[in-house]
Amino acid sequence: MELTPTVAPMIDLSRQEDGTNSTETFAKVVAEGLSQEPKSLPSRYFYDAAGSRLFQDIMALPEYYLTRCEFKVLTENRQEMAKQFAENSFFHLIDLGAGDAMKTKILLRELNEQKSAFDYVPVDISGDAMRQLSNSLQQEMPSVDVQAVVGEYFPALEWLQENKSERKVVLFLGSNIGNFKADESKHFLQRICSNLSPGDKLLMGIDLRKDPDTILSAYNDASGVTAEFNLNLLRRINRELGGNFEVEQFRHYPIYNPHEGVMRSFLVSKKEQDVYIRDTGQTFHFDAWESIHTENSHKYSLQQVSELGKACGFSVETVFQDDACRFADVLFTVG
Ligand code: AVJ
Repeated sequence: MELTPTVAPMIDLSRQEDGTNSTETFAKVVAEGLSQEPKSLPSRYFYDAAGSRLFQDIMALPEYYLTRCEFKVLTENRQEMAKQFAENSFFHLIDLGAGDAMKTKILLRELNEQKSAFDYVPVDISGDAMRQLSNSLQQEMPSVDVQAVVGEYFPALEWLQENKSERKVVLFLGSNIGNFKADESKHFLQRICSNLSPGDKLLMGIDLRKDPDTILSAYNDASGVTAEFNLNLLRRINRELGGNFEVEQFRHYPIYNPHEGVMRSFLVSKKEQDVYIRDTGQTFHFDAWESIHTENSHKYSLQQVSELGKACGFSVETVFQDDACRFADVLFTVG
């Protein structure tokens, strides 16, 4: 007889949200973005199944230093991090945007070895990813107590506030904060803080300011994977909303502004053209060389990170960095 591993049931909050996964919302957002002057589309729509696969490929690119750097920072500092999380008392380890938790597993293994008392709460909008993660952890680290939550960050944090009463350590890895505009990242961190208690912690991954050429290459790789990732947004509109984008008639154009520390990505129309989208019932006109802004990736100095944290109710406990100072994982405490 085969043993079926028992995996804790997942909490699914994704349907409570009028959220980003419904086709109508997507159609509305696309119609708004393409009617604007200048045109734009939000980067959170990159990650359908095809886009998530392309992002996996991006993380393996020689030019995309972010993932490797953070992997190194976590590996080299795992003992110290685990010790600072544990503080000899039980805690909930909450992983916002956990995905496959490739990097978090470094910390989970260490916490497990140190016999820390904790449970692991991965949060992600992808139900598939959370099912796979629950199963793989059941295999790899059966002694770790896992409670996956499927949903957006804020409904998940509110659910946690009501249902998980012990001390909390929140992980927000991968420089995902970079996609937010300055005011949005403040708002985001303030909301995290308002769902935490004094003494709770936040470990946030941040891509640091560095040579502009290094940054630009990471978003303009020689093999064109990032271009495909960006263009997939148009393919997704074709697939899900009945659009008729001729994807070859657009090109990926990334540019880094060292003054603001912002990497911006665009899709540029190579010719004058009209695009019809069935689900919005509209035709969108593109002038030759007109662009759609698709993503911001903010780069921070350590000074800015610490000021951002302070403005949101956090103080810096420890800054963990690689020797080349390319990427930092900053441990904050509430209060
Ligand atoms: C997942 C937001 C951290 O901005 O570096 C990678 C996404 N975009 N290449 C980033 C991304 C283009 C990535 N984040």
